[in-house]
Formats: sequence, C-alpha cells, structure tokens
Amino acid sequence: MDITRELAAFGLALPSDGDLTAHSPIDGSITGRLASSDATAAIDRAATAFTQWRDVPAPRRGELIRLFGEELRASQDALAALVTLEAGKITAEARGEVQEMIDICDFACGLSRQLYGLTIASERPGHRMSETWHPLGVVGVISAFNFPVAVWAWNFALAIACGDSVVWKPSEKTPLTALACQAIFERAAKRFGGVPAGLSEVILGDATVGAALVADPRVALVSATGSTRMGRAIGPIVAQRFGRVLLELGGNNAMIVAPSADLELATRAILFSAAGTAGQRCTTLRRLIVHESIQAELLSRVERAYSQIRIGDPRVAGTLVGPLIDRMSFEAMQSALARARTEGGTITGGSRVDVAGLDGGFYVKPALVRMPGQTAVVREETFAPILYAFSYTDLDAAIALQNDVPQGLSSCIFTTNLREAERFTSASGSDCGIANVNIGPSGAEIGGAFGGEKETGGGRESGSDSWRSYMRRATNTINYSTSLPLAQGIQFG
Ligand code: UN1
Repeated sequence: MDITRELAAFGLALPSDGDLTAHSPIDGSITGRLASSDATAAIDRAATAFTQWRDVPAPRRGELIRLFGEELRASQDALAALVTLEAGKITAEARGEVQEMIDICDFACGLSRQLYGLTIASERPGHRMSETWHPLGVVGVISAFNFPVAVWAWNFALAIACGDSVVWKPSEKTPLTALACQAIFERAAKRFGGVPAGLSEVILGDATVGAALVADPRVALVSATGSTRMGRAIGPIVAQRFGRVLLELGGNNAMIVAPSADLELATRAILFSAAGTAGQRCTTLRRLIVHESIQAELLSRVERAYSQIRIGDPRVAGTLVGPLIDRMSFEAMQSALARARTEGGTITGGSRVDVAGLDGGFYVKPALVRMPGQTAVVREETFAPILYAFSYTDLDAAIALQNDVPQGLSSCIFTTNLREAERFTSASGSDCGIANVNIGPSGAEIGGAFGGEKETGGGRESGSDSWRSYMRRATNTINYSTSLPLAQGIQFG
C-alpha cells in the first residue's frame, strides 16, 4: 500500500530503507521500511534535555503542551487517517483516539499550574513542613499497537508538563504513527522556541531496543502498555535497579447484566465494547455475566445486533469492525475458539470474512460464545472480538465470578437497582481499576485515572492525580526558630 501522500501531511518522506518493515492490517501489505534506532544515544540526548527542562517553570512547560494540542487539532484528520492505515481502526475510532490526545493536552496544560504539594503541621515550634514535587527524569514509554498514539500522549503530555523528558518505543506494528506524532510535536516545539534537543525521542525496533530502554538506570520511570507477559519481563528488570514502573497490562473485562437492566442500553454498550476496535482494546468487553431470567432475551438481542455489524475496510463509512492486526492475532482467536468449544461453548460468528481486494487482511465476524460457566479459556485474555456469555442467579456469586480472573482492569454492571449498583462499586464489589454502572467497560474518558489491579499491573495513567507518577516528592522541614528541637522530643547532648 502506498502511503506516501498520508505521510507527506507530516512533512515525512516514505521510509524505504532499513531492517524493520511496517504493514497495514487493512490488506497486510508493506507500507514502509525503517531502520532500528540506537536506544542508548536517544537516552543520552533525553537525559541532557531533562537537566535543562526541569528548570523551566511548570506553567511554561504547560504552554508547550498547549501548543502541541493546537497542532494536534490541526492534524486530527491526517493523524487519524494514519492510525486507520497502520492499526486498522475505523475512522470514527481513529479520530476518537486523536481526540484523547487533544483532551490530555488540555488537561496537562491546566495541570501545569496545579502541581500542588501539601503543607503539613510540624510537631516542633518554629518549624514548617511541606512537600515539593519535582521533575523525575527520563520517562520511557512503551506503547502497544491498539492505541498507537493516545496512550503515548497520556504519558507524554503529563511527563512534559511535569518537567521530564520522554523516550518512546512504539509498537513494532505501528512505527509510522509514532514518527507522525514526533513531527507534530516538532511543529509545536518550533513555535515554542528553545525546546532542548532530545526532550522527545522516538526509538524504533524490536524487543532488544525496548530492553535497552528498560535496563538503562537513567530511565527513571518505565511506563509500559501491553501484555501481561511483557510486564512480567520488564517489571523485575526495572525493580532490580530501583526504577519506577507504570504498567498497563491485560484486561479481562466483564459486564454483569441484572434483571432490572435497561436491555436496549445494555445491548448497545455490548456492541461497542465487545465488537468495537475489533475486540482489540485493553478495555474490550470479554465476559458477559447475565442473570438467568433475562439471558435468552439479552443474547438474542446481541445476536441480532451482531448480525447487522458491517465488517470490512475501516476507511469506508459505515464499517463498524475493521481488521485484526495480523495473522498471529487471527490464529490466537481461532485457537481460543477451538478451546472454548472443547470446554462446552456454543459459538456464533468468529469465522474469517473475505473482503474484496483486501485478501491479505484478517477480518473476522465478532464471536459470541455461550459458555456453561467461567472455564479456563474465559479466564485468559485473547486480544480479539470474542465475547463469552454465561448466566448467574445470585448477585454476590456474579461479583465473585467477575473478580475470579487474574486481570483487574475494567468492569461494569447494568442495573436500575440502586442497591445492586452501590454493591458493585463498593469495597467488596468489583476489584477492578474501573467499575462502571450502566456504561460499558471501554471508552474511558481521560479525566479519570486509567489502569487496573492484579495482573493488569497496578499503574494509573491519564487523569486524576496520575501525574504524581511522573514526579518525585521531597519533604521539606524548615526551622525558622533560634533553637534546634529534635523530633520525637529527643534530648541529645
Ligand atoms: C487501551 O486499550 O490500551 O478506555 C487503552 C478506553 C480507551 C483507552 C484504552 N480510552 O477504551
């Protein structure tokens, strides 16, 4: 596929030389050839940039992000088009992804005037205690193919406002969108003037390039989005050198549908969160736990909605489900479905769909799988549009089932019963980082903290007070008296 024109919108020439190949999932063809980067050299530059950037007043740093947000607004369609070509997202979702970038820039710009610390009452006379938040250092961002630009932007906008520099290792499957983001940032940097070279670095390559980033002691925070397997590999390496991690790993997100639920609302939420993005969001709905009294009715509604989904070229208006990222993903889906069958599942959909002219793309019908219960395959995350459905009779048992998976990212309940809703969001309710009522598990706004517990990794990105991960805290005790009282009333000498 020739994407010369799409890249030209960012002033980029088609990269045609190098050891890495970029593909489009739309038809499986090669879109460019790129060279692997030298991670250490990039970290060198970022480390130097940090020593300058940390002294720039935070609101001024926020101004750079404000300009970046302006440039993103101007490039929204062009960047979305590239996201569609490289990640296979339908246009509406690709634009939505860029919208998340714009939103986080607005958030980070405001935040740059609100990096507050506490003032704490000292136990000693003539003393004052306070907390100061300082820039942290070089932040390494490892991102996944499924949100090739937004998740980086959540990290980037906060990190830059917090006074850090950023080295970004995008997914090997989406290098071109990363280069486009860098080009957009450079426009903002040029307008800002005086941005230190190396403040934003992009490093391309396979896992060895990522490994160099993870191991480097100058990288104060490694923020990584991807599989639990990846998180398990990098966590101990960063821990070994006492660096910080922010992990956003697998999800196995559930929806409980209670007898009082608005089934029309639930059906629409299921459609978007289970089939949308071809089931390739961390927050995708994967488990549907339905009260037995409404199971037949709800599943027949879902089946009806699924049968009307248009699957195909994500560039075409009206398409709701684009391609899977690649053959491997298709094969993982098929093997999960085969396992589901042996574990007692009845499958609707799930087969490959031929799209005229796009033979190399892996298009599938989203699968709805009626399961006898929460079997082994259901407890695993398969990054594809498979929705496992099973029933419950008692809400406490349903909540226990929802929690009985290794992952803990997102969850929701559909109910109009206040007691059930409150129970679900209470301390003994959902154990996930995200617990919604009458909203699907995906499509979170940037204003909240995003992330989850257990094998999801425990990190929080994006809104609320996630910025604290990108800064270091200093406790300052100031003595403005003429004596030296010791804490705990100690008399010494
Ligand atoms: C991801 O899938 O890695 O909540 C992130 C959502 C999006 C982000 C998903 N705002 O679905």
